[in-house]
Amino acid sequence: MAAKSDDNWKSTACVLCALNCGVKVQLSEDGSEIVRTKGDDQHPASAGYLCNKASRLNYYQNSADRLLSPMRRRADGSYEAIDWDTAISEVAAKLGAVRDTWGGDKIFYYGGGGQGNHLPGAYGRTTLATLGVRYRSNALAQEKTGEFWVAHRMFGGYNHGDFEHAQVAIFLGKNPWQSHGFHRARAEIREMAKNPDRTLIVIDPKRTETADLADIHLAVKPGRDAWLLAGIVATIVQEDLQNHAWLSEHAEGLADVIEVFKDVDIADCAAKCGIDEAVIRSTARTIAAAESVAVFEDLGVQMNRHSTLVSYLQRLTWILGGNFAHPGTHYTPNGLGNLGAGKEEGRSPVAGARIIAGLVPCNVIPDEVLSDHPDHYRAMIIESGNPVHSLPESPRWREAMRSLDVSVVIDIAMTETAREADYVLPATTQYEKAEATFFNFEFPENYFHVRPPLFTAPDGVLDEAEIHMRLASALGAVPPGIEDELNEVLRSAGREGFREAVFAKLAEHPELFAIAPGLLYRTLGKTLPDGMQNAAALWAICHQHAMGSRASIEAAGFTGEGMDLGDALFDGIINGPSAVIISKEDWADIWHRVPGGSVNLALEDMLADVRRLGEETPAETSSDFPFLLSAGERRAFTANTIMRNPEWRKKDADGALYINPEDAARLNLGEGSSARISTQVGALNVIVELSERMQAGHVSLPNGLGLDYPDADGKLAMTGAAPNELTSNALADEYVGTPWHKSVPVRIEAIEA
Ligand SMILES: Nc1nc2c(c(=O)[nH]1)N[C@H]1C(S)=C(S)[C@@H](COP(=O)(O)OP(=O)(O)OC[C@H]3O[C@@H](n4cnc5c(=O)[nH]c(N)nc54)[C@H](O)[C@@H]3O)O[C@H]1N2
Ligand SMILES: Nc1nc2c(c(=O)[nH]1)N[C@H]1C(S)=C(S)[C@@H](COP(=O)(O)OP(=O)(O)OC[C@H]3O[C@@H](n4cnc5c(=O)[nH]c(N)nc54)[C@H](O)[C@@H]3O)O[C@H]1N2
Ligand code: SF4
Ligand SMILES: [Mo]
Repeated sequence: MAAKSDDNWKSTACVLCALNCGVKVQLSEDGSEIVRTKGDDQHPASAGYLCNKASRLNYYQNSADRLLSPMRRRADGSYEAIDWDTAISEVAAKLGAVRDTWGGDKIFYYGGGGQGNHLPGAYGRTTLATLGVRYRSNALAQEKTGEFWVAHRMFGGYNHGDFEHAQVAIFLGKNPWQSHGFHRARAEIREMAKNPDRTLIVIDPKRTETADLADIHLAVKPGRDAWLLAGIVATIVQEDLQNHAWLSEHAEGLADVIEVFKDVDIADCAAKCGIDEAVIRSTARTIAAAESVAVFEDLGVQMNRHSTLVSYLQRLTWILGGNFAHPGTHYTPNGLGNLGAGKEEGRSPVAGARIIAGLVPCNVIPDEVLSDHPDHYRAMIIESGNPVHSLPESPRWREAMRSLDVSVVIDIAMTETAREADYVLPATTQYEKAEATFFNFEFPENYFHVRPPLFTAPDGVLDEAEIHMRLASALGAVPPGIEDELNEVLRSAGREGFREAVFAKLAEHPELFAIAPGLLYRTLGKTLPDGMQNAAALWAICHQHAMGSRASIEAAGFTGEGMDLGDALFDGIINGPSAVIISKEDWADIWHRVPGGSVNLALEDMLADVRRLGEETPAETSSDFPFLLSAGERRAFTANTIMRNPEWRKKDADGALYINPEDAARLNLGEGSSARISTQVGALNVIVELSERMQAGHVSLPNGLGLDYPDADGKLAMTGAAPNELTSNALADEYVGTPWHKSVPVRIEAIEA
């Protein structure tokens, strides 16, 4: 399709990973497709950078399994299209019945956003509060909650590294060449590799693309990072390499840490993790001697054995050298919203699992449905998430969904999860409504990015905000006349009068807090610049932020007396041509976010675990399941399940199983041959690719494959293997339930041709 003239570039963001790089796109003549993409130079963080995936965004927007009508499951399991009025009234009636009979706490909410699509989460609250939903979760509770919890207990908040300036950068179970995780990753890693004054350390059993560029690659045995890190910390302690001056001023608990690590047997650690003691010691010295160190831990350890302990140990490797709150080290970011808060908030009702950041651990959700316990979940609302595919043990998830009294999925496509639901409600895509970036962790300047839609939504779909407001209305939570009243105030008294009216109303009728986001969408939203209605919820978030962070917002150039500052911030981000700097701080400001201005070094439960490491004999495999599978690797063409059309992949079409050539030879597996891979949970057929990058005994499958997509005849065909047909809810971290996806014991057999 011919492109429009060269000057018709629109500014938006890539939605394929959480960075949401600024991207400029050119649309086709008829305005229905993205035909060209380039980096957005005006974006303050991505600054024109894009990875290989962004040029394929049209596959997200124009997908053959796009849903254009609400769907209802028939008794025989097939689906029929129904109109919106029917869908809303039936869904509201069924959820309302669960609430009235069993209580709103029996309705579970999952999702609310992914790598993008963050604003719907704010509107979801309208339905949740109306129904009295108490338990919820999302994908963060299968990867980051352990890290959040540890960071919260040590630093009072989430830490991010200043990789751009770090003298020593460490990637722990993280392959930023493919997965990014910080802006301009490939450019930054190349810079680290080139600069002789900087040291790039990669800890990964696999020789990844990032490891290729590393000064030090520690090819740890899969699942054994705890011993490696304990050995590094023990070296720092036993060789007395700590920054005592810094620690005495900024931290507490050093004596307890020393007490435990002075007894750690470094030779035993070395033997267990597969890295020479001499290398452990020299790496520890390099880290301890550096002027600045930044560490990025990710799924290789967060979805692995001892994951919470590893989140603690890796922090000790750098905090003992004082690598916090100065350039090139770590910081607690300051942004809109409070992402990364790691407070423990009670326990889940059936399994009694620890709730961190308000999220029930993902591994217990099916158990909390499939239970006779009086408090088991009886209904589920799933929005902008695909848990049947993305959470452990897909078979158990399907069973759980089918046993619910009612289940509702809000998505743009007929996904694996939608196909298990009673009702599927179709939403606008992220390019058909205003959307915003929420994983923005920059420092000392942080930004926010709200972007307008690129396309008009097709008939039959609604913004999530509208869906939630209709549900709230049907449930009787929206007082008649309230919208008209607020719209009238907006017309006659402008934004300032509206502000006063809203706050007066909320003070008088606190129950209206429940529907506040939806009300903003229906009132303020309609007065926003073209297409920006979905950004209305940000108004409240901006006011909240302005109350706590006035100085940093003013330093970023926003002005306004009293509550005018919140409006100035809101208008600034709504009208910005790209992402906008919303916060400027000094490194010293970070200490205001650390409770008591002092880092807590000694977490008792974690130190007790360190003591036990010496006695523990690691044994991940067995004769039945002799290999360890890394289930869900990030590759050049994976993007969770955001891209459903397999044609978007330029290579690795089927998502091959990578295996070391010697292992392959022993199993009689040649390049491109088929293999059967089995676990205690299930079995799958995969295509084999030989890779010298893999250690013996360690194999890997990509994430996001095993999706059904209509072929040329409209028949569903599956590409690749869905890793969670193999994984188990039982193999999970003892503290926070994050799954051990990166060391799943498996058996591999050649399939006779
Ligand atoms: N291309 C692409 N990028 C993405 C995504 C995507 O789907 N595709 N998804 C995004 C999301 S949601 C996330 S959370 C991030 C995840 O980003 P990453 O965590 O970087 O991704 P993974 O490839 O899952 O795992 C990282 C590394 O862990 C290693 N590993 C396996 N076992 C072990 C072990 O025992 N110890 C150690 N130290 N390492 C081990 C693997 O070999 C792999 O290189 O990526 C984001 N970016
Ligand atoms: N075995 C294994 N499993 C894994 C991983 C692994 O490494 N190994 N990685 C895990 C990780 S880190 C993550 S983050 C999860 C991700 O898993 P999920 O959180 O389930 O996320 P996505 O696959 O990104 O699915 C997002 C859903 O949102 C829908 N969507 C897209 N745009 C919109 C929109 O505008 N509105 C609505 N309502 N819906 C929309 C998409 O169609 C899709 O169904 O996967 C996890 N699963
Ligand atoms: S790094 Fe992430 S957001 Fe940026 S272009 Fe690549 S996939 Fe898109
Ligand atoms: Mo993730």
